[in-house]
Amino acid sequence: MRLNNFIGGQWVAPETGQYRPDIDPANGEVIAEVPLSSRQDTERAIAAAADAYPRWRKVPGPKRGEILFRVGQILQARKRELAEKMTREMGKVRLEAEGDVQEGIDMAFYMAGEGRRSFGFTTPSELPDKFAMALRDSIGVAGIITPWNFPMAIPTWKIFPALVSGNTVVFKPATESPYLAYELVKILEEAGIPPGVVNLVFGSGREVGETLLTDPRVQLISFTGSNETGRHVAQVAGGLLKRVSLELGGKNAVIVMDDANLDLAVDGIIWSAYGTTGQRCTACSRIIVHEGIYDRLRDRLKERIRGLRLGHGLSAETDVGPLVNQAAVEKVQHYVELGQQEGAHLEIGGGIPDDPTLAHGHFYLPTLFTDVTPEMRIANEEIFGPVLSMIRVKSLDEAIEVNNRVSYGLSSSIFTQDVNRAFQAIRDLATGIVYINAGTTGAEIHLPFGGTKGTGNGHRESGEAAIDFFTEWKAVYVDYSGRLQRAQIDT
Ligand code: UN1
Repeated sequence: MRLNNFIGGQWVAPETGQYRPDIDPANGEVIAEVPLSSRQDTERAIAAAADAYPRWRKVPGPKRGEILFRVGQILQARKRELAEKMTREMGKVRLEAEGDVQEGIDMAFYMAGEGRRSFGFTTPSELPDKFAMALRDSIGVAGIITPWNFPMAIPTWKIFPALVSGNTVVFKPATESPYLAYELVKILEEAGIPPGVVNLVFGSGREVGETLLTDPRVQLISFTGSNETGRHVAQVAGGLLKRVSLELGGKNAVIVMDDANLDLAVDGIIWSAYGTTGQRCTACSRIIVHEGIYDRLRDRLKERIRGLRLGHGLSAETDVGPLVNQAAVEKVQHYVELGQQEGAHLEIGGGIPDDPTLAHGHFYLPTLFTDVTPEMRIANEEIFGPVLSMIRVKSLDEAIEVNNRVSYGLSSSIFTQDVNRAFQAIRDLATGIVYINAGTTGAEIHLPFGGTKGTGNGHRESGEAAIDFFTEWKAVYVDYSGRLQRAQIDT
């Protein structure tokens, strides 16, 4: 099947006439052909979004919300089928793909309701017979640039609050997950989004992404992806005074104290480290373990890792799917070699499975390193794969210090049954998300999502925080005194 761009309410071929294959990472099958669009294609989409904006911003919020409500209903009805397509496209197992679509459903219904909220406030004026209030206003055209690891959830985190707030959208999905982007935009069309309000352009960062960053008609950029690209986005779009939201990954840790419920800790670590094959921004890639429990936890983890079954994500037998592509396999392999050179001990995994039935996919064995020290590169850099580093500590203070020393700050977690330790961790863990007695993944869509330091630039996604990003304040003063009243003077 050949996908096309969606511009001004029409499905159109790219002016380049060029397409690239979209490939199932578990077996190499071609799923679809996807446009390789140019700067001109992108400019056409921006023009359509800019043209639609003055009309869309005047559509009452509740009406905009109703469209999102319909989107939520369609997503709900098609959840299984969309999840299956997602698994074929980027490899995550069916259960997790369904969770990904569910995040989109949750976001649609939350943002549908936001159409009737989007609260501003009134406040007393310092002058008599004068009324003061602050309203949320739309901003303009939003450039939405998304990664492949949450092909449904992350686009909905950005597109739905942008739309309900009255902005129009040009959407550039990752080249590795175009099919789900296409499905989402088709659903928005079916739900009644007017022409030009949402536009979709497939293509590279160099052509499509760069045009979004530099075109003056795009006022907002919401980007999730690598730290390196995020810095470029911040420089280029920030230099043009665009409003920019960046979500750039993590080096998330689970702390396990000597009083932890070990069964629970093992479950939480396995789920957050190897779920989605470690390809989540929130994935656990470090465990910071009290020395009193280190050896027992290592043995328990090894036993569980040994039992993890690799395979196609659509098979009910599979626990861990493939990595997204060959470049990801090479990156993970590079870090595993680096970890060994740095002196970490490879306990299990660390290579490509020798099972011939997996030979056509991008599989990598779930990997555990022990004797990792906080200075090692494998303990600091985002690997984005199924590689876990186990660090030994002597106290909670040391665990918190080790957690906080990395340059990222997205998610962290602690397993302890001591309420005092739990509250100290809540206070001192320097991440945007903190879990007590749960792994580092599983953020819910009505709470702020994002992190500190190298994880981003201070904005948060999801819930009310997303409305903060996609609106700006308008302060309004209504003087009903009938005379000139000068603020700061006639008070
Ligand atoms: C991401 O990996 O970029 O909390 C998003 C979680 C998911 C979202 C992850 N709900 O792991």
